[in-house]
Amino acid sequence: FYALYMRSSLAKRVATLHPSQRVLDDNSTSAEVSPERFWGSYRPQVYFGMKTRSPKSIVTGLMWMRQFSSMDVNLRHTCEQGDGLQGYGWLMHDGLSFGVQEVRDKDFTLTTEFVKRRGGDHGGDWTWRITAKQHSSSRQAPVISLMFYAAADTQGSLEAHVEEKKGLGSITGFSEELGHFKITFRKPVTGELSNVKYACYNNLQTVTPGLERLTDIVKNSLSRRFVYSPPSGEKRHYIAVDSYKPPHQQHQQNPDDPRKKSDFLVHQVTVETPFQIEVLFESASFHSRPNQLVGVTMTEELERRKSEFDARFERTFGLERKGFSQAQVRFSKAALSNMLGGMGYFYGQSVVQSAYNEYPLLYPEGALFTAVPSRSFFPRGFLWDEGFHQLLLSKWDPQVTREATAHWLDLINVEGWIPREQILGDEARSKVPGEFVVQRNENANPPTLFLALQELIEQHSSDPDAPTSLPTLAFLRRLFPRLKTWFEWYNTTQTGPVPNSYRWRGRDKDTNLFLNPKTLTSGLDDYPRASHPSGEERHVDLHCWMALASGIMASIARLLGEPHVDYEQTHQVLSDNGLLSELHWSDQLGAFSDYGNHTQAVSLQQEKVYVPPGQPRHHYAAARLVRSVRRAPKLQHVNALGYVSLFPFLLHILHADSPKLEHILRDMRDPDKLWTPYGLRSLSRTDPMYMKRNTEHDAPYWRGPIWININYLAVRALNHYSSVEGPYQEKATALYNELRTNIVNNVYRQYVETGYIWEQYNDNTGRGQGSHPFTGWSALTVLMMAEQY
Ligand code: 6A9
Repeated sequence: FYALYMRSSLAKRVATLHPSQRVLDDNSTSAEVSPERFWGSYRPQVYFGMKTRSPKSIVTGLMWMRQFSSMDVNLRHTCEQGDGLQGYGWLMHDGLSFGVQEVRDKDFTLTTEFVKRRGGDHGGDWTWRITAKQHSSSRQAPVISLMFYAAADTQGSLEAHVEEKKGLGSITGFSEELGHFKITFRKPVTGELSNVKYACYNNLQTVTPGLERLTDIVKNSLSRRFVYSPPSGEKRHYIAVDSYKPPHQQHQQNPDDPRKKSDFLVHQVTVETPFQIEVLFESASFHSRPNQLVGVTMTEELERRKSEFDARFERTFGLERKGFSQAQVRFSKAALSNMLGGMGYFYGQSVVQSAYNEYPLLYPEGALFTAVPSRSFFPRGFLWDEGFHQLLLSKWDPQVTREATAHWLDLINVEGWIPREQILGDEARSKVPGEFVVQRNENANPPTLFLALQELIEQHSSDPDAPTSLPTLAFLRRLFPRLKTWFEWYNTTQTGPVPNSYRWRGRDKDTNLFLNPKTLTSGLDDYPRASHPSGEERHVDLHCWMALASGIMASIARLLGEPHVDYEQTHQVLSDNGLLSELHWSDQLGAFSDYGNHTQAVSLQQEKVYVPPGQPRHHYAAARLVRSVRRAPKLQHVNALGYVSLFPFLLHILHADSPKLEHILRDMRDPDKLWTPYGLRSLSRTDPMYMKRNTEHDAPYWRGPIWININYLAVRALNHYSSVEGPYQEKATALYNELRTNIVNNVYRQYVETGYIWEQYNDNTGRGQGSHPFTGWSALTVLMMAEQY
């Protein structure tokens, strides 16, 4: 009985939050406490939409489709690579008060702009302006339907106001956080002073069981019974949401869905390009509004903010001063703006599991204000990505970094674990295949948030009187108890058998199905590690992350007047170059390396399937690829040369006068190993695993392609070693200039050629590949241009 009791109480721990005071007060993102950040483009998963930083926000958004096109229904809403847009993203966004986005569809471009205005008690007003222009290449002016919508999320209500010849003229609504408000749809014009254009109006007034259903509901409501009949031109049937309001029952796709239904209203305007439409959100609590934020006033406000943005960008990054071209500066502004415009506010529960749970559990509800790696493919929070994101954002606005980091650390459980991938709420979950949803509490991810904290501390100590210094100290004070537990968690759950060694948990278990079992937890997924996962393993990248983390822990503790000697000692031990070499230097490879139960003699082969004589082979299950091991594994260095071997250099642990640094610089500069004209490849061209698939369905990922986060660390490290005295200082300086130029030029060129910033870059051609847009860590190109590390 006791054992059973113990087990069930242990089972709860994985889903029990850390007991220390939260970094963020419960109302920290509310309209009262943080009115200027209440509304925002916090829905990175849709092409255009806004919500508030509250758990059950009223959401607003835009869908659109082109009429009379050969393709049947081309409804755009959530960012999908399959839509094949020529490019989309924020050109400017200050993370706070305005943004300008360009969306290039097949034969027209939409510019989606928003401006916020403070006033009243509920986060103020905003105006959207959507401008549509046809591409010069298209012969006919496309007719486009814009579908503006508002939806409630289990709380609040929306009421449609249909006007004659204008469809849905406005929506009024109420919610707890927003109070009373009004959304007004203005008519299409060609410019802010011109006449109203011919347009057709339709609307849909219905309910939804959840926000992930909006696209489907609109799709299912579409009808062709409407006629587009411009004053000069033929009459044609077009596709529209049906203004007929069906009884609620018919609208429930799944009558068993137990969730509470929320109001969902859509206003569709169908009009020929070119045109411009404005939508206003006005808070009823804003009494002293001088004028409406529309037309010429809107234009003036936009212009003012654009020039403020330009000036602040130059003040912060100084790219014009450095001689970058106008086009390069525009690219760089877009990269930063996409990271800011890609910030999301998510709310919900992770699904988690520990060794003590037979089935996964729901984590407590929580909020996450975070940047995301990719709006199309991974529009949600990833732990180690976020540290890189905040390196860039902290230069622009340290308040964003404090708030994002605080949200992440407030998600820590009593054990000190933070789920690596945050899939919060139905909308986020609808984008993730089931097998990827459950997060396990053995699993770590690199503690890169320490890099962002290091930046905040440096900002503080370089100017203790700066206006952001006090908030940084207050923030660190509240963060500290959680940081301690977080650090401790790595130090107890991710250690190896040999003292001061570390090992990533959570490697693939089914070893004979993979060429090399993956280590998703390290962030470097399929980067080759020991062929046979075992408790004996030790990982050099994790060792270095811990050296970094202990050093920052010591700095923070010292700054706060907390005990810091232990952290300092840990830092000293982990940074000891002798110990590091003992654990990780491979003489055979002439480089740092993982260690474990390993053999190089592995390959993928067709599984042998027994086929009885005389039987056709296809009657038996298709042979799959399985691993064949030709020589038994033994304890030894893994001897893969690539990103992992660079870590003691990447995180500045290697002494500037270490001869090992020379080896590293040589391997980096060797085109047969890591060097390419576009950046450092992840795995040496001469490594046996170079560009090898892991299974028949699993293409190489961190086995060759160029990744910008690690390249950023490499450039930063070269900059470091070029500034400390040592025998390799000159070499480091030369490499620094070359590598920086190669990366910046290639990411920029790819952007110009393809319209996107990419997840990775091909090491042979430099071409962008993988998910796109990917304006997570690939946007660190901005810091390399600015030479801010
Ligand atoms: C799979 C597919 C619609 C993989 O950038 C996020 C992460 C990195 O943290 C990691 O280092 N990416 C890198 O190796 C992308 C991971 C995406 C996993 C989600 C589900 C959804 O399909």
